[in-house]
Amino acid sequence: ATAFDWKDPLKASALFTEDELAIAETAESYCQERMLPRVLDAYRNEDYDAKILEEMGELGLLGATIEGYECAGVSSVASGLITRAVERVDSGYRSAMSVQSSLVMGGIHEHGTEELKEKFLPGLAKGKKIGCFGLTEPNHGSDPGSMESVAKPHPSKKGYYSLSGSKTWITNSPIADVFLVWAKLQETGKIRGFVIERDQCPPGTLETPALKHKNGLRASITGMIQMDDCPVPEANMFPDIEGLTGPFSCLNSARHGIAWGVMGALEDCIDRARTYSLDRKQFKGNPLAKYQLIQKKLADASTDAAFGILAAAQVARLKDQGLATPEMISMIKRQNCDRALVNARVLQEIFGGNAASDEYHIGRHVANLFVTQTYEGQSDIHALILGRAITGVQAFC
Ligand code: TGC
Ligand code: FAD
Repeated sequence: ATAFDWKDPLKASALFTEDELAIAETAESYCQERMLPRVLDAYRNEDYDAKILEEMGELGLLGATIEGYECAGVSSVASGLITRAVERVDSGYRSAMSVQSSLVMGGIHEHGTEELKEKFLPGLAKGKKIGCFGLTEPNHGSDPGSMESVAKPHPSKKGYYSLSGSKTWITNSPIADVFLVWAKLQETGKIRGFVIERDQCPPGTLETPALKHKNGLRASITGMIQMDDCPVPEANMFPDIEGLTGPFSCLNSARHGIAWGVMGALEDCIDRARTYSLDRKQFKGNPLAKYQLIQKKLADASTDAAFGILAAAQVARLKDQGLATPEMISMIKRQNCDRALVNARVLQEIFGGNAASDEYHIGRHVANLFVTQTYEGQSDIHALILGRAITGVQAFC
């Protein structure tokens, strides 16, 4: 007889192939055995261990949907399951991976020349090189179309562009080797994508100061990219893509990954809150789990996590068939981030005063989930994307 499994309430696993389940198991084992023991120190000290990307690379977990270039070529569902396993440990670890895999490798794979792909993808796939993605600027976050970063022919180096401008809140930038940066070409005013290599930049032309003292996502490194007449070979500009479609096509993949990832973080909160509620006794020796108000919190969170995974799996399958639209991705990114944050915050109450200790992990997830709801399009921005698609009227400005 089929029994209800609180860890997989709607039996989402029945939708996944054997290969996808095996990949998920590899990722889960790695994350629980190798990542989880590091996370408290990393979070306390805002110290990301770049070896993690190398370890993930060895397991074939980076840029996993890409075919060739030493990548695994798995389905979008498998890639979603990897993301969910990583974020079960920490959203910051997932961030470092998403930027590497979806934003940088995905961008180079989709828009780069064959030379750029061959030069950069294998090193990024193995985690030997670290990538970052520079779209947001100090004055332009939700509205990247107004960016001020500019590219113009280099005044003294033939065959080079010169890039100037600032990017901020950039995951991995202080430790990155490869920078996918978006800037407006001065002669056309159109946004173009450029691949910058740190070790090819003369001193003073590319600086990447870290943004310290974050109150969320502390296990991931965040910084700025400051470009001052930074020389970039013309061959490092994406040849055929201009306008916001370039960065947004990379964001479609990363946002899809976040929709899976945050469900992993929420599932970890549910697991920990359930265990705590069974162990902790209050009033006549009863476990907290005996009380109806506690059970309702678990039931609400569990329902949202189960629905969220089904929705992400549906969009992943459509994505692989070429049938997913950006609005579908906005819908699951917004819904899953919002529900993960709201439920994690409610589950935090079950821990009472112990929630204030980082050793119970729940507070870390709550602080992280605020960030996931903000980056890659804040939830209200995704509501406006959906509102525009539903009504045909744009409400951004
Ligand atoms: P809009 O008029 O809507 O579009 C301009 C052009 O872009 C095209 N486009 C898309 N193409 C592909 N996929 C999508 N999702 C697309 N969305 C738009 C669109 O078709 C149009 O093309 P064309 O040829 O007609 O020019 O542009 P808008 O300026 O009105 O944009 C408004 C808005 C709100 C939709 C957009 O700017 C937005 O999504 N803002 C949010 C910004 C954002 O998501 N930033 C993310 C930065 S990266 C990051 O946060 C990484 S964190 C990673 C981590 O650590 O895990
Ligand atoms: P703003 O655009 O100033 O928005 C502030 C608030 O106003 C939001 O609630 C927003 O929804 C609301 N708002 C804005 N416009 C409207 C409107 N028209 N109608 C209604 N409400 C509106 N960016 C990168 O490019 N690469 C990265 O790797 C990266 N990593 C990040 C890592 C972290 C830890 C963080 C915190 C951010 C990261 N970002 C990155 C930046 C992130 O994408 C932006 O913070 C995000 O897009 C929001 O932009 P903003 O912070 O400028 O907020």
